[in-house]
Amino acid sequence: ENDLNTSFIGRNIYYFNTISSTNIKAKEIALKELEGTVVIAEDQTTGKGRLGRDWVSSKGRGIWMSIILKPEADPIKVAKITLIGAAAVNKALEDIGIKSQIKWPNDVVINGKKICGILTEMNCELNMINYVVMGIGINVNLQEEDFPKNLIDKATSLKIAEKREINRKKLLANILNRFEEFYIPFKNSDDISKAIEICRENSALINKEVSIIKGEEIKTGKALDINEEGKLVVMFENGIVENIFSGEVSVRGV
Ligand code: BT5
Repeated sequence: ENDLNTSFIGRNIYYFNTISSTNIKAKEIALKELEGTVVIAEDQTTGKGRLGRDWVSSKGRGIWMSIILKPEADPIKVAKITLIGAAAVNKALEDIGIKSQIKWPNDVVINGKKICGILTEMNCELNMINYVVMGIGINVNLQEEDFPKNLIDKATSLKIAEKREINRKKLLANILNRFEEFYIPFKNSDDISKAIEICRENSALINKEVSIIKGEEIKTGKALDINEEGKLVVMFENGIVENIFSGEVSVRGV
């Protein structure tokens, strides 16, 4: 708490021992709560990823949290705020000496393995956003046995990667500090240039071969950049360059 120097992000915190999912809880309370309210839990019984996928949330060893946001922005602009979360996690880790890469649009990885996933959900009416809930899950002190077999090659934790226990409270405060730093320009003037610069500089995809997966369709190409709108610029095998919107795609390094 002493490390927190935000004006509104994380100034109101709901803390749970066990909960279904911090995103579910955050959505329940979002309308009546102030912007910046954070829901955090030691353990989630039904932690969720995108498209209903499961999220492993081992008790007491991760940071499982959701931030309630109320930007007065056009709902289509909301997809890109996931990059603010990714940049905040990347920078907060750098602040404690840990190098990570951002895998557009919603993962943070170390040595190619996922240590953080972000799930941004929005509630809007006509062209007005009622609220946005950004769920951030970080594998802080998880151990090998916390991961199911099918994730061993894909996921890791800070503790496994760094071979040391990481102070969760301090990291949490760092993330919230960084989050506010990158969120305020977005809120005030739709400016996410700082976050995008960090996502570019620390990208796990730029200059790499990628597969863009949209439903049944898979297209292979080379990631060139992340543009000012937060879209991934990809040159496909046929030479055509497209700007990919994060909405419904998954990306795989190939
Ligand atoms: C995500 O989805 O990466 C978003 C994860 C968001 C989790 C946070 S925790 C707090 C808040 N409350 C919630 O209920 N959710 C949010 P996606 O890109 O769909 O990735 C999901 C996939 O990652 C799964 O299908 C697994 O393959 C893999 N996975 C599951 N648990 C993992 C973990 N702890 N670490 C790394 N990979 C994991």
